[in-house]
Amino acid sequence: MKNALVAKILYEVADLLELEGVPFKPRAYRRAARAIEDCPTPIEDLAAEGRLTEIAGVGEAIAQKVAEIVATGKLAYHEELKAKLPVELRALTQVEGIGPKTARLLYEELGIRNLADLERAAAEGRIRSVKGLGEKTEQKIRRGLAETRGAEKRLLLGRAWPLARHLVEQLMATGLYRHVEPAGSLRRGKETVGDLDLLAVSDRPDEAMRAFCSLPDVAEVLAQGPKRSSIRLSDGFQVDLRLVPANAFGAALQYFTGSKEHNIRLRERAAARGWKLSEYGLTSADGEVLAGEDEAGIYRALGLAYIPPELREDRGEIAASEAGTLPELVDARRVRCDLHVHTDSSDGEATLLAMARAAAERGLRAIAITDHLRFAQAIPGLSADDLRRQIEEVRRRNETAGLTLLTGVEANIARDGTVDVPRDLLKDLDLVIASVHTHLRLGRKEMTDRLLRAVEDEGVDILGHPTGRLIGERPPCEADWDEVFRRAAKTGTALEVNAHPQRLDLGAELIRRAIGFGARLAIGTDAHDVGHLDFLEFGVITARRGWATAEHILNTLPVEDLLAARKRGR
Ligand code: DGT
Ligand code: CA
Ligand code: CA
Ligand code: ZN
Repeated sequence: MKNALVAKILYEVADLLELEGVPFKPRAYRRAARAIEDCPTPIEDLAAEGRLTEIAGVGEAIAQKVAEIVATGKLAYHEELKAKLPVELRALTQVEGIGPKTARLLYEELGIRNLADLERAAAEGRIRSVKGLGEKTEQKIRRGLAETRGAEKRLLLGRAWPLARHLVEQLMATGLYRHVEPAGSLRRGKETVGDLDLLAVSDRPDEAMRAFCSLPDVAEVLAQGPKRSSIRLSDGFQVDLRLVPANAFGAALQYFTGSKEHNIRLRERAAARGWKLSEYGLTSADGEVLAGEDEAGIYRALGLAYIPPELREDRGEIAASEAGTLPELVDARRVRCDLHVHTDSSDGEATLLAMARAAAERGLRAIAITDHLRFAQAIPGLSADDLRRQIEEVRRRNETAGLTLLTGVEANIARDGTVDVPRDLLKDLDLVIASVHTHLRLGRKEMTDRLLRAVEDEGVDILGHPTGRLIGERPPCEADWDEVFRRAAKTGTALEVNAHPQRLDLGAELIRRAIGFGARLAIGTDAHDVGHLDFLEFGVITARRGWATAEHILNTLPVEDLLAARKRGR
């Protein structure tokens, strides 16, 4: 899957054109890059089928360039532009506080070409010496760097899953494998994935390994052996494949799913019984195999209830399993509605009708149309009159949509915590989300007060993407989360689990804290195009990692109960 590679090059083209002062084009390239990055279908498949222009923002000109990247791994136009500014622009501009102009300045003044250079300059306090940057910018860059560093070379969960599925499909299509399963952090649903760990059973291991190492998207074979091979894909991502015997598949799956910390605890438990647990199985002191073929059997033999992969982080799951107090994690099949959807009335790409159809096709029971209100000149959003008209359209379409369309809005939380939703429309809005979009770097006290004011607002049902983080790009805002969660629980304000791959906000740890206070969750994809509706599953996985059950999640309720359970229905 070459989506990440194509997106990266288009983003860089956008930045380079912006630096040259070219109008309009940068936006067009960025829009296309974002759409390709978010697209769950391999871009090379779309290219092969001549369907590139179906992607939002991709016209003939960009389609040609995409085809060139798919075919050759690079783009002549990009190389030309890059000759003038030979830096790793995409990596640098992903750091919060660095746009293309700052990147150029940093290159010209300090010779900074990549993240390592930037880190050194920041550590040595040299950034503040550049005219026009100063100490505040340096601090911002340092914070951004910490965020970028943590996620560097790691893939977002929501990008890793489509990639893994695609690889599994390609491998299965060779007919050389009995089955192939993703393990590792991906299976645990971690928000970013360092490398992909695939496990497989094959009756023709040599051919199976050869097939893996010659997959179409392989840039480099890092290791090729009879039991384990490693490849690097064109976008730099590493994939390991292990062939294991069928009678030890469960043990291998358990072992390679991790986490390491969870496995250590489990091995200790086996050792305490005089047993041995490894990737080959659970064996007694005299070598008798107690379990190994299926994963659940290992937990059973150790006297434990099955622990879902999302909980395997050594955060109390083993004790809970032993005590029989593990939560019954929310099942994806119970989440059949999406509570955060945009259309082209604000900054979405698709019409209300198209979004509704796509949702119905996916078997969703309901979606809430929650476009932005206009809060800043530069960002498309609805006026109160537009919203009134949209509410009418939602109701009209509801009759024939094949699923329930809820009226809604995503309002903005101003710096002082006030929410700009038109109060006279509240009775017509099924759901009001309020989110922070600007001034994310307030001090902890001011941010807490701001969020609390929004949470206390009687018109607000859901606090949208509460921390404002963009994984690998922008750190979460600072606030007294316990206080926010306590008040959310008390007022009945739901906390969003924004399922967009770059957000996953709230994340798993904060979710666990929030439900500890009795707060409710609302999963929303924040879809800006039809394909984004598929993000829903990542919201569910994240909720599961936060120990959430169906009862914690508004989405699991039938629509009428959902409306009764939201804050304004209580
Ligand atoms: P990642 O790739 O950084 O997102 O995280 P993981 O958890 O996928 O880690 P990875 O790819 O290094 O290894 C996959 C799993 O294999 C890991 O979760 C547990 C198991 N594993 C790997 N190395 C060790 C080890 O040294 N000891 C133990 N107990 N387990 C290991
Ligand atoms: Ca891994
Ligand atoms: Ca690995
Ligand atoms: Zn939104």
